[in-house]
Amino acid sequence: MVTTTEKLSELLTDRDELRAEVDLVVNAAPVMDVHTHLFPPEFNELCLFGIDELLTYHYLTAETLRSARIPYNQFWSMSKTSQADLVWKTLFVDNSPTSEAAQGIISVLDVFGLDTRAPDLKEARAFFNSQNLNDHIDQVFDIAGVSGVVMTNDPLDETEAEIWKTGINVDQRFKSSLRLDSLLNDFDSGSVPAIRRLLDQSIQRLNPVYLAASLPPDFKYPSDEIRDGLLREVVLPTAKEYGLTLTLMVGVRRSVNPELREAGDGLGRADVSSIERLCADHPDVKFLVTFLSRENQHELCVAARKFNNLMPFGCWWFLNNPSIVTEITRERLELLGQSFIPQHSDARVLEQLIYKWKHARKQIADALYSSYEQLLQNGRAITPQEISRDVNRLFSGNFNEWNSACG
Ligand code: RAT
Ligand code: ZN
Repeated sequence: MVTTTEKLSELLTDRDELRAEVDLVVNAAPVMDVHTHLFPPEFNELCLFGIDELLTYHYLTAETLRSARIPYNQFWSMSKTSQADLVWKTLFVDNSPTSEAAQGIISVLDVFGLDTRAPDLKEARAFFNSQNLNDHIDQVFDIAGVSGVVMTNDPLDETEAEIWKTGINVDQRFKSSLRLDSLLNDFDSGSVPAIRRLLDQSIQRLNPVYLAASLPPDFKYPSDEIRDGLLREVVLPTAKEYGLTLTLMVGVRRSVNPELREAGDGLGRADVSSIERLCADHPDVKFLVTFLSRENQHELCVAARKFNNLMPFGCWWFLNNPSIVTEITRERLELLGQSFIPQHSDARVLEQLIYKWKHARKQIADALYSSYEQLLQNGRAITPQEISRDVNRLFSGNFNEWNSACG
């Protein structure tokens, strides 16, 4: 009889068996979702779920307004349910839902056994409205195989601040991160000591896993901009003092079309050498970094080879399409081994966890299989145990290491 230990150390020399094992391990591994915009139910209207929220996701409103051709203002003046009805009619009834965001809706409906070709949203609304929210959250986390999610918490947001002030005990699966965009990019948020006090207070109250900021493509370090002073005088010293990772999301051009509101941001190629200089000047800070432009991905991998305090993460936003995720994940496996975090969901609506992770697992499994298959061709077979070790590192180990080894 073959024991479990023998099975785990068995060499996978048959390609079909190798493929099956990679799929098994990748689909079963719990994942730590390192960047989302999700909130637990205690945050009331900030906790988004259900079909109307799913369909009015900004990725889909932008696509709808390309085909529906109604004036932007008219769309925004509609109720959320009417907007969702229009998105459904435009992208799912009058057209085929081929885009990644639209395919995501199909994956979610399908998981719950709902009609993916329905003429309207009656059935889906009835289903989501009948769910008990806490049970539904458990079910969604379970289906997605997500062990925890990192929220995006804005220390200047008054709605959030009111809730944190009550001293609530947040569900352990929802980790906090302090998002510094309004502090770093608005430039009028107060004096250095005032910002520092706000950060200290927020860190004590929220116990974040990291500090984060998104940055425009023209971000330069060093520079003589106000942001540079805030980084040097407040953010980096705070990160060092508390042993907190600094997460930088680079390359977003905000409000390229303000009429599209939340859907109106674009992207631009950024300067990776600024991140290299930050890593070189602050070897005692750990950086989690993602770039929005496809053109920056190779440079990011090379920068990470030079600085072991730099961890590339995710295929962010406009990169989260199967063709690009496949390319980036393979490139990272080829240049960095398993020393990166392949994906985050960026989910804003609870059930997006289901599709974003279903789709990501597929692309990660494809890329890993291809690496192991090459390894086999080159003369080395892999074992099930080694596949598990590699996947756990990619799905949670690298993030945990980043957040425990600081300080
Ligand atoms: O992906 C998104 O939903 C974007 O709107 C942004 O939230 C982006 O991820 C960000 O965190 O700035
Ligand atoms: Zn985000």
